[in-house]
Amino acid sequence: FLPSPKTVAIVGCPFSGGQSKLGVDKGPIHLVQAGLINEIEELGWRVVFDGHHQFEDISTPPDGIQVNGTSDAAVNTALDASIARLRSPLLVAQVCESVASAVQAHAEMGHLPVTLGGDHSLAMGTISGTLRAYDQACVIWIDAHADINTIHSTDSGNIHGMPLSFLLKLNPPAPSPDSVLAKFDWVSHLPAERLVYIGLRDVDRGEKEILKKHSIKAFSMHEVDRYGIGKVVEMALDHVNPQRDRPIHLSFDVDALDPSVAPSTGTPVRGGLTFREGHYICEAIHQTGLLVAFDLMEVNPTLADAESVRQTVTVGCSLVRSALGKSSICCRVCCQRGCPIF
Ligand code: Z70
Ligand code: MN
Ligand code: MN
Ligand code: MN
Repeated sequence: FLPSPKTVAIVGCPFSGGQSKLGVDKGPIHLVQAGLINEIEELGWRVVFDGHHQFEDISTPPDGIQVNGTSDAAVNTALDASIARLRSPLLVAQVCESVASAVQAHAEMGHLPVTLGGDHSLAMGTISGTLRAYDQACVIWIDAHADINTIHSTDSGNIHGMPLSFLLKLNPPAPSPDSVLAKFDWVSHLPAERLVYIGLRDVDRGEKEILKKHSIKAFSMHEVDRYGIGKVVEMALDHVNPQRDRPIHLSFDVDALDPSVAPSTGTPVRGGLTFREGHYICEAIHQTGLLVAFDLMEVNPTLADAESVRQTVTVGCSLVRSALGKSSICCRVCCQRGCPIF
């Protein structure tokens, strides 16, 4: 059922509407300018890239709708009040729906979509696109944060802290077809047992309750310290992919890395993954032969000094290369499939 993707499709998503800091929309431009496409080609892949998505037709929300989730309608219920606290929900929903279509189209052609963010709300789109093409896909989410707040639990209203609540269908159903919430109905359903986290260390109280309630498997930095990254990746795969037969979507928030490794991101949290731990995850997932989509999110080249930006963009490109088969000891031909060493 798995194609042998020899083609990578770069899906550049210069979008920052899922959070409030400017600049994360510049991430994909910097990653491509740093030479990422050539680097992937040198690993033996064909690369298709039709330019970054512009989202021009959807950059302005429809008339009469405010930046946040309320229109002129009165706030009558607790549900209305929660919806009203969301930041740019209509914009995020429309952008992500278009990203879902792009990722789906590439996946159905047998391409391996590599989505460059952009903030992590985009993963609602990328993972929905993957699930439309591979309904048995599982998700490995690498992040300092759990990004699973519901519309009720969110403190910030930033949707980049919420994509998994939409994918797991944890939010209430839309009360009417013209509700803001109905704009998320297109999001695909990811069963909770097909999600696993690695790298968590900044999880909100409400998110902890959600993880517990739904028995969602999470390997925090505590488990990385306790077991080592090799064992953690093995246990993560055993959870979401026990038969090693499910397609894997790897969603990598660069803030999972320690701020000393990747400083240019909106919400750095100390105590993160080392350079090697981040790369090991990508290498090990590549070696399964099951990777069908990769996201690299939250690179913000406008935060921190020029050297920190260069460092973060460089490490971002390097993670992508590892996920696509770069190895210290294998030749670039064998790394894609059937490597005699691994
Ligand atoms: C917080 C929220 C978050 C990234 C911050 C933070 C979420 N839990 N995600 N930075 N990448 O706002 O919901
Ligand atoms: Mn994230
Ligand atoms: Mn994060
Ligand atoms: Mn090899």
